[in-house]
Amino acid sequence: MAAVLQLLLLFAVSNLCSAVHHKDAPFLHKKFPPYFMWGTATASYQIEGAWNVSGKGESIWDKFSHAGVIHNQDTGDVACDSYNKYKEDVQLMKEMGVTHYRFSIAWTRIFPTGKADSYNAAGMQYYKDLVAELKNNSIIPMATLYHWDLPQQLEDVGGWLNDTVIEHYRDYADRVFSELGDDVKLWLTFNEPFVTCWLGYGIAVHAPGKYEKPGVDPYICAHNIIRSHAKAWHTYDDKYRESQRGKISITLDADWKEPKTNSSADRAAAERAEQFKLGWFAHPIYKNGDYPKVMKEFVAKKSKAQGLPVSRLPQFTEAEKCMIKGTYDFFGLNHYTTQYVADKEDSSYVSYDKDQDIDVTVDPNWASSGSSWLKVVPWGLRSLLNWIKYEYNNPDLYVTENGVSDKNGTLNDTFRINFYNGYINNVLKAIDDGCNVKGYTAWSLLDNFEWRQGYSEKFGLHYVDFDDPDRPRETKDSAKWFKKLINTNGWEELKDASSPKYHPDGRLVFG
Ligand code: GBH
Repeated sequence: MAAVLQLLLLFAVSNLCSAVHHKDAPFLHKKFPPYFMWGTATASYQIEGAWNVSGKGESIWDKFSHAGVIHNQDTGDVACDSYNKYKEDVQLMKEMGVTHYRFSIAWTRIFPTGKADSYNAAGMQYYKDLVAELKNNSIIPMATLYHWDLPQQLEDVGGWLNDTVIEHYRDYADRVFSELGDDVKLWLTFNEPFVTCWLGYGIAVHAPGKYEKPGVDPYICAHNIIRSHAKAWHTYDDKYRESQRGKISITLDADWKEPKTNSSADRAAAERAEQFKLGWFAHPIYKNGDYPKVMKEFVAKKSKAQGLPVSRLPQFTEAEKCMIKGTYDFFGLNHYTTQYVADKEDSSYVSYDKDQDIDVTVDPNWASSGSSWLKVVPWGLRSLLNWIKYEYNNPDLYVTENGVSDKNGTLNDTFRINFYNGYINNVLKAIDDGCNVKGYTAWSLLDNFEWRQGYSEKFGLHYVDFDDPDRPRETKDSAKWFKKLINTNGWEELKDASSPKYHPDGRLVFG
């Protein structure tokens, strides 16, 4: 009996050992499912310019950039001038053959003060024109309601830390649904609320640049954004879904957190890090209306050690949990990179990041990019998609952003082609693993205003000359490559596995 058990155990262990890590899986020569959607993405402040035109109000990014804190003192005042050049942008997309375009709406064009009584028809008209142009070119619009450009007047009364923002956000969403919803069928309430709350109200790298209470304010910000998201989702569900028949969700950013070692402490730490970042927002919305258990435990434990009577992590009421749970129609995911996570007790100061007891590192062998935080780790996307499948019961999922930067904006961007080849192939592998991925959106259509880094980090499939007042666009090799990929809907199956399908530089050869 014991011998049989021992044999079984041996078998199990050897199976485990023979499992191929995602990082070692070979390239998959195969097509995507026929329904798969291919697009590119941008965001209002990063491309539009026209910051004070046609009644637009000031946003926190206008104020932040005008304070001269951005690299090279850049601002988004003109950016790619897409406010004037949107028709040209649509033609660039048409040339690539994309199915959809993900863009964002500037709240300050619609309600310049942030409140409904300041409605500005000229601002709404810009998006009506853009949506009409997309429709005329058979490109499906995917609209983000909030990509970080909060009306400054709402920030003046506390921004995302003041829960009155919830009602204003709901009014704004309601107005946009009612005016654009006949033609827009894919909505995202928020882009990466993690960045808004941690970079905006935790470490002050982004607007509004607050860092007074990094162990308190990011949690309050998230609490208000999650409730705002849920209100907007219900507004759509109650008032518009029946007639407009669209889909609405949120888009969350997540890195893949790979355990530093196989120790149970490091595996738990990597899981905890994922819960603290992605689970912070996804757990309430996609699971049970509440924060992840491990996050509640850790923030409570740390708060207690500080001598606080209650946890710094706010609590949802039972009614709020019911209101929040299930407010999605799909999973929106922005993904760029991977880190190693190890367990590490840490109480040096009080903040959201120190609440996690983790140590985060990267592998020096991973290729770097034009952005210090972005290491090229294609297999991490497959691991992350499988984690989401398991954790959130395999929702329909759109990759709403993925891409890579360089500093020079070269048109011969083989580096970017290699990045996309690797990451997109891992999306295909994840589909083979059973993940319900329905679409992929490349960041970005254009080189644009890369937030704190200004115009110095370029993610575009098209080059933009920011020294020329006309902001001319030029097609990079990656855009031509993307066009072929879309046209083939992935990669041709290999007829003869031995024949080389790569250029010596690693680029895949088509046809
Ligand atoms: C996304 O953020 C955004 O949605 C998009 O707007 C952005 O252009 C794109 O990715 C590329 O960054 O170096 O201190 O300034 C991804 C998350 C947030 C990660 C900003 C890098 C910069 C930190 N990114 N962060 S800093």
